[in-house]
This record gives sequence, C-alpha cells and structure tokens, in this order.
Amino acid sequence: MIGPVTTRREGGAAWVTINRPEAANALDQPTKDGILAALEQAAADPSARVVALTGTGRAFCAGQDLRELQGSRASGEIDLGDALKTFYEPAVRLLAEMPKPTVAVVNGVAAGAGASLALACDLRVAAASARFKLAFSGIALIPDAGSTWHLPRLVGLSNALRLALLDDTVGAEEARRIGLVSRVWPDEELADRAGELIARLAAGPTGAHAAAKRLLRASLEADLPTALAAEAKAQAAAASSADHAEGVSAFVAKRAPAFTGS
Ligand code: LHQ
Repeated sequence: MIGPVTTRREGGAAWVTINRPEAANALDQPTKDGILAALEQAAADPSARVVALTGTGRAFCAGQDLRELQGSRASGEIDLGDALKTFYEPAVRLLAEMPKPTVAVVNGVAAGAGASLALACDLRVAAASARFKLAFSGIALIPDAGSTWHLPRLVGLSNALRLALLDDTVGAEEARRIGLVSRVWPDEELADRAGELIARLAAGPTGAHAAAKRLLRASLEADLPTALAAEAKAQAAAASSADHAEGVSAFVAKRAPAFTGS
C-alpha cells in the first residue's frame, strides 16, 4: 500500500490499483505519489515481468482531481506545467518505456489524464461497462499526459480529433472497434480473464517482449532501414538468450516452454 494506491504481486505480475473509489479514483497528490512509486518499484524489479494498472470500484481513473486543482487555484499555488513534469510525464514514460509489458485493466470510466495513463500502457483490456472520455475540453484544457502523442497513433488522427474536439464518450465495444482496447469482457469476468491474460504475459519471454515493445514504439519515428538495423541488433541479443534456447528446445520436444525472462 502506498497511500491510496495498492500494490500486489501475483506470480510475476505486479498489480497497481488506484484505490479512491469515492472520487472515481481521481488523481490527488497522494495518489499521484503512490502511482509513481509503485511504477518505479515495478519497473526496477526484474522479478516483475508484467505490470497491470487498474482501479477500485466503478471507475478506472477520472484524471486530475479537480477539487484539489480548484484548491490550488484558489490559493494561487497552481503550476500545471510543474504537475505535468513531476508526475504525469514520468508516469507516462515509465508505462511506455519500462522493459516489460504494461496493461491497463480498464474496469470503468477512464477520463482526462486517467485515459492518458491507460493510453500509455502497451495493452488495454476493458469491462463491457468501461468507457473513455478525454474530458479535457470540458475544462478548456488540451489533452495532456501523452494523449496528443498516443491517441493518434492508436486510433488514427480522425478519431483522435473527434475525441479531443467533440469529447465523445467511447464505450468499450466502440473502443475495441477503433483499436483503443484489445479485449472486452463482461464486467463480472474482467478480473479473472484479465488475470489470465496478465499471467500469460508474466510467463512469457520478457526480454523479447521488452525489445518488441521498444522497437514497435520506435518504428513510428523511424524509416525502414533504421527499423531493420534495430531489428537485427535486437534479434542478435534475443537469439543468445536462455529463453530463446528454451523456446526452441520446447518446440522440438513438443512441450510448452518454461520461460524465465532471461
Ligand atoms: C471527481 C473527479 C475528478 C475530483 C469524478 N476530480 N472528483 C489537469 C490539470 C493539471 C495537470 C495535468 O493534467 C490535467 C489532466 C486532467 O486529467 S484534466 C481532466 C480531469 N477530469 C475530468 O474533467 C473528469 C471529471 N469527471 C467526470 O467527467 C465524471 O465524473 C466521469 C465521466 C469521470 C464519471 O462520471 P459518473 O460515472 O457520472 O460519476 P460521477 O460524476 O458521479 O463521479 C463520482 C464521484 O467522483 C463524484 O463525487 P461526489 O462526491 O459528487 O459523489 C465526483 O465529483 C467525483 N469525481 N471525477 N476529476
């Protein structure tokens, strides 16, 4: 437990749960501190081979706590740029860049920077009742915490502009259709099904997953020769890993591989 954020381990999976259901898991300072500490811990721990981010109750996360924001405005202590630099940017970069898969288990509404955190994860899986709402334009702000970067890459510029300018609420099924989430399950099945998917990732070839994640993300900024060169370098490293030897042995012996992440 780090403030209102619960951390738990299930085998090789590190679960980070935002635990402020009374405020739709909105991000006040203790919650932001808790998330960042939990992500830093999980990123640095080689025995954590996948990181899952979720919320308690009816919401995934409603973004910046607007009551706290209003308090800061009233006391003249407001610097949104500072808030972005000290929490949102490092949290988004950890989710996007840590060398292991990250998964948002979207149990309910994801709004504002709560949606941004989900977008920064490598995968999003959702309950059927979950929904996404950028919400920024409702308070005359721009999509932040990486949303202007992740959203067009995930759903294309047209959908990104629609979500930013019209502030449409996107339900789980539509989110799946436009590529925002990978799986949608009935609410009552989310915990079990997401648990299975995350356990599968935790038992996967973590080094290969980390390299695939890094190269796929980098490819969006790279030309083909650069991407090919990066693949060749990463593949040489993957080919000398214990997990690669195990994968090949397991295939030949017609058994399931037992990857260790090394
Ligand atoms: C909340 C919040 C909330 C506090 C629901 N704060 N209490 C901004 C500035 C600084 C730096 C960096 O970046 C950002 C990024 C941002 O995140 S800006 C966007 C901030 N988020 C929003 O504008 C979303 C505001 N919330 C909503 O639109 C709705 O509450 C959603 C769509 C999330 C959920 O709607 P419902 O399912 O109808 O639930 P609700 O509205 O009844 O909310 C439940 C409770 O949670 C309620 O408390 P109450 O005591 O009245 O029952 C809300 O006040 C509270 N809550 N969001 N962001």
